Amino acid sequence: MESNTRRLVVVSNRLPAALALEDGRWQVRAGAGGLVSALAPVLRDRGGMWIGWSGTSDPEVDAAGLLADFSSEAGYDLYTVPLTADEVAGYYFGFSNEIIWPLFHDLQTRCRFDPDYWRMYLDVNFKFAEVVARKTTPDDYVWIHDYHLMHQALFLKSMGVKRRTGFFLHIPFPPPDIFMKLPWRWKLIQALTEFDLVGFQTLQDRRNFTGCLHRLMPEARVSGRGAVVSVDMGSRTLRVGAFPISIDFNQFADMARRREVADRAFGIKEALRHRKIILGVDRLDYTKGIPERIRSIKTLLRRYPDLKGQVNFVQIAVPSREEVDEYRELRTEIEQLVGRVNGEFSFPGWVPVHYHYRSFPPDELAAYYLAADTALVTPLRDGMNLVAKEYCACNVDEDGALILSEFAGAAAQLQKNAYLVNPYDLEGVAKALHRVFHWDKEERRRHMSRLRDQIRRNNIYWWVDSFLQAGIAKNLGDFPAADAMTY
Ligand code: GDG
Repeated sequence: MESNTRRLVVVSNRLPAALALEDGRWQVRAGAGGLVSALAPVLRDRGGMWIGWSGTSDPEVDAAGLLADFSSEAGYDLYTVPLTADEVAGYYFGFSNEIIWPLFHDLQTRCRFDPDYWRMYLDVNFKFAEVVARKTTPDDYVWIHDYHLMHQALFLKSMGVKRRTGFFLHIPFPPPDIFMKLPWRWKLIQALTEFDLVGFQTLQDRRNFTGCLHRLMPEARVSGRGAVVSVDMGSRTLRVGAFPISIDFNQFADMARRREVADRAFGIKEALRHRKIILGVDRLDYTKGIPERIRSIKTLLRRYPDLKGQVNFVQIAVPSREEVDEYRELRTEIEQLVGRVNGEFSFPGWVPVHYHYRSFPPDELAAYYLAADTALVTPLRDGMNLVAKEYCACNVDEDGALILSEFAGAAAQLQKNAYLVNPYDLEGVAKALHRVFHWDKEERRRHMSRLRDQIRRNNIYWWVDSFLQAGIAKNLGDFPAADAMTY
């Protein structure tokens, strides 16, 4: 069966719709975000389904019934994998978020290698694989997303279920020296080789993966060039590729051109008295480098006192994993830092840091992107970072500047026209801010228009197509890589 006729089955930890209790009644709310908007039309057009957890472990809730109604509206099927509170604790908060998340972001000291987490991770992966086996047929293409579900292909095979499978990792893949710290390193890497295609965000992630393969499974032979290569495991071959994820460029650009959004952006600028706006937008997570960023703002104001009263730093931090102590502590740390910087530098009529701890509706976020003169995107490590791309898409006047961490996957594509920084180097970041503050209109336009061209071309639809093509194409010889993907 050919690529464009296979039914697509997407499997992820969470469904693209969440159950929420509103006015005492459970409702289904559609998820937003690039992945959902890119995959929904594909699922609708070629027929398909999405399998994932509904987001609630309440046994009283008829998740399947609620989702069935939602499915008919969405135009594709949604199936839930019911999980108990213990399963969510061990597999999601435990193994996924206390082991894989920090380890794969090179933050091994934050890992808690609890063997019970591993066992629960396997149990839940098995549960997912049972649902996938039941709901799909051998003609389907099964696309599994992210680090929560790395054992799907292995378990499907162990059940004797033959499926064509692709896996995409949204977060970085660590270099061998870090991966080797994982107590279950061999089992995990072996499970990944059971997919037909394994996709990463960057060539560097792909190289890290093949580096780990060389160490742990020396029989693996890598061949080919380009974005997608083949790995011969002796008894079977898999493909391994780099597919930098992106955004729906036109959707963001169109939003930024809407009258209400432009008015709102003007309102934001006016409220800040038309001072230059430096913007940070992140889920509140320790990988995003928010404390370091605030310290670099402090360094900026100390080193370059001429900028006092000239700039405002606006940080939007979206609440995330609030039930976890570490995230609550991070929130406190950020709030104290904001207080300290404002305490040190404010004067009547000027407060340097504006901090928002909440989620904004999409058009409000677009207004902030549009209003900002500089986006300061400085994660300590990031798979891709979509905020960097969204900022450029919304910068329809092409007068903004992007300062980007060299440790974000996005840097591999955007390095030529973003100002790259090391987020740990507070003086380097301050210098970058000072430099771009003095960029003239022409310099800003030149960089921004190139950034926008590139993101426009390699948008989320390109990403979906290239992954699916690599999953099914017979010959990888001339598989097209993303423009300018250099590492
Ligand atoms: C993982 C990887 C990879 C943020 N604030 C608001 C809001 N957002 C949206 C942004 C953006 C998304 O959240 C964040 O995406 P990122 O890519 O920056 O980061 P992660 O959440 O960590 O995502 C990452 C990604 O997966 C995709 O593969 O790029 O590296 O870690 O879309 O717009 N959205 C709204 N209001 C807000 O206040 N509506």
